[in-house]
Amino acid sequence: RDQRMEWWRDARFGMFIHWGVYAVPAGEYNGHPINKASEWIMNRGKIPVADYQQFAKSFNPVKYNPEAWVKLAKEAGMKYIVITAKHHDGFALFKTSASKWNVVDATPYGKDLLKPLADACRKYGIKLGFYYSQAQDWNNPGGAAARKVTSEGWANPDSAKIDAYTQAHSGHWDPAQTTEPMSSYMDKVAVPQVKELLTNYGNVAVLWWDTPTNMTDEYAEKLNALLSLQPAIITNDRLKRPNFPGDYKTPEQKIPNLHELDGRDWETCMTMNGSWGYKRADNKWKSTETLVRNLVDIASKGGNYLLNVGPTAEGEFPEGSINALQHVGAWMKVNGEA
Ligand code: JFZ
Repeated sequence: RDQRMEWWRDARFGMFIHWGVYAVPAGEYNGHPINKASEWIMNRGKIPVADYQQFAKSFNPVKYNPEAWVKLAKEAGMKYIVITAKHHDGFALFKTSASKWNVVDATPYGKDLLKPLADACRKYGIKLGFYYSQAQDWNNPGGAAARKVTSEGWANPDSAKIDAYTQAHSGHWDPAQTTEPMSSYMDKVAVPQVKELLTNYGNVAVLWWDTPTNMTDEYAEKLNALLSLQPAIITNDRLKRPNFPGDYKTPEQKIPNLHELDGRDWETCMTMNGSWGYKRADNKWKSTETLVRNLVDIASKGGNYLLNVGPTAEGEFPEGSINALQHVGAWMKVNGEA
């Protein structure tokens, strides 16, 4: 166990990547800004499944250059990358036979996005991990939906009706989401996709679960068992609480105080602006000074810093993120470990 954790404990700094079709609306629905993180737009805007899936037709990341991403991460001093293989909208960035809702079958781009990233990581000696939303899935029938009923900012014109529906249907807002029970979503989508992720991309360093909405011990057990496909894999604490603590804790957007540390390994994930997914109107970038201070604070307390980038639908990092990473890299050259 300790040997497995060795690289991770030395790493200190990693890159989180939130990428998916939500980069197309990029925080706006029908010309209305939708508050908060852009990857939640389908939920917060209560966008029907059929409408949301239209966005995939404009997801065409022809400028995607995974070697450039990996080099930028490496130059910034990052040692690993964790990318959203599938976020809560259920869209798979990879070739999968478990669902048509994926980059190969549903977009004009038509190619697996994870494979070239895995190759680039191998080439430059960066570890690659996959984020996988195991419970929430708003497009594949049977997936869970967290009950965030109030639409903030702009409200869908039918919002009162939709919110009542959502209350009565475990967080779902479109009948298409509930044509199957969660148990069949688990067996038909989540389990096969995690198997694909742990089989088709070489070494996978991290499995990053998220939001255990409606998870049972039985579902968690099925997913957890798949980790044996990658004997050296490390996993976080979000598969199902409290029985699946994983290898490390994941405080979100905050750095623990010393008295909050309990000896367990931990990793703080943070955004560089106010959204995980690409949000066109959000240009409130944290200063280089803040990013470096966070890194130093986290490293001094023995944690890891997983700093997020939200690429565009064309496949580019936003300019603000590129600048920030380059500036952190310059600081690291002078002050970081060789
Ligand atoms: C989750 C996701 O819903 C979000 O879109 C993003 O991927 C983020 C990294 O993870 O959001 C969370 C999960 C946990 C907490 C807060 C937001 N938490 O424990 O406070």
